[in-house]
Amino acid sequence: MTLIEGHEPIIPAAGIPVWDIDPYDESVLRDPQAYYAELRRLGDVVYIPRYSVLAVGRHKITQKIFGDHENFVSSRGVGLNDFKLGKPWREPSIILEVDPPEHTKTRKVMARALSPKVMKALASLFNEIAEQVVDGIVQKGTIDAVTELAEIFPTTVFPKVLGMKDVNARFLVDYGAMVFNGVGPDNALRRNSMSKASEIVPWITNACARDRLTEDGLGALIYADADNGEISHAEAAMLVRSFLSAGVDTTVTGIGNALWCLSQNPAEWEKLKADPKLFRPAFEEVLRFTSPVHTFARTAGRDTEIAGFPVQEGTKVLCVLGAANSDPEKWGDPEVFRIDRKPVGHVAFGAGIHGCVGQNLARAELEAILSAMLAKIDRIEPAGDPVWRPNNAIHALDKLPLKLIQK
Ligand code: OVM
Repeated sequence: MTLIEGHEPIIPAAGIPVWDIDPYDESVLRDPQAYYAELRRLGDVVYIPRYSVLAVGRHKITQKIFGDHENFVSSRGVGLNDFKLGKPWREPSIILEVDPPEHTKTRKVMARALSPKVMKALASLFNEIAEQVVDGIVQKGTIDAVTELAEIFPTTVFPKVLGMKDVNARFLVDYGAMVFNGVGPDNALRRNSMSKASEIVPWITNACARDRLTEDGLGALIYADADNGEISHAEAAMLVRSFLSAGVDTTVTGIGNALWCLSQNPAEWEKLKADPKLFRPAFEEVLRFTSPVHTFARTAGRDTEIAGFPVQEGTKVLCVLGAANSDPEKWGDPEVFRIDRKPVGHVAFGAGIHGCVGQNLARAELEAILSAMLAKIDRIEPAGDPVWRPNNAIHALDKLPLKLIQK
């Protein structure tokens, strides 16, 4: 049988709605809300013939599939390629692209390196760098908040936190884009990203080696667990790579999307100014409202079912997190951005055993940058049209012209 996008084509069960759409069309990726709404409207699960996959977008069902790692596995890849049927573009991640019991051990090591205690110890560094970054832009008046703020903060802070000796912000951002485009189909976005692989992948691999890391960062914590025998040294290098894969593009996107939300909703910025304690719920609402990671897939590891429809082993299921996060059934008025919504149950960090292990680091970064901005900036206003940058798994801005009005 010929594969479609590296997986076995399926014959959907009778009764599953068939939808002739390309979810990875660049115009859909730039402005996905109509796609999300139609996906939810069509049913609990739909069949997309273009890629021969199932897709889910209602909140309840998306959360359920993410919670069911026994039927819907990650070890066959969280994109369209089935790792059981072909060699993936890079060595699989030993935390993202595995199932229990292998996952349990690596997850524990990463969770320890990213524990609340470790995050607390990093707060002063985050605040210091956030202040520097904000000091560097307040005078400017008008900025591109993507290149001059959202990209700068994580690419400055993250290598320090990890203890990287090699610094190349561009490679970090491009590698992130590659990893996330990599879970999509073999389209122009993925090919373009991958064209940089021969230069970037060896750089990334080198940067994860123990002798390229300092003794005092999160990387050293991971290698210490190798010294203890909990994992091998080769596994330590792979877990450091996971930091670089999952930690840069996502937080760049989180910060950019937060600034987009707040600049488009000045009343919400004012609410935040009046009560800076709201920055935590504000960030959760940004995550719900913009879903920085919009889609990840799972693979049916055995014959199973979705919403009562039989699903064959090997079926790829697109879990459209962005659709779940804007499901009116769950949120009532999902199209409204309200910083005090407190959107418990949003799936922007995923759900279940693979739920984002770095989420507290992401929150700490946002807290630092928003606090630094609130201290020095009175208002932020759009200074031109925002431009979205299509990516097969990330919903991020390419340009966000902002006017900063100093206090
Ligand atoms: C990884 C990883 C983890 C989470 C997300 C991600 C696709 C990658 O371990 O490489 O992005």
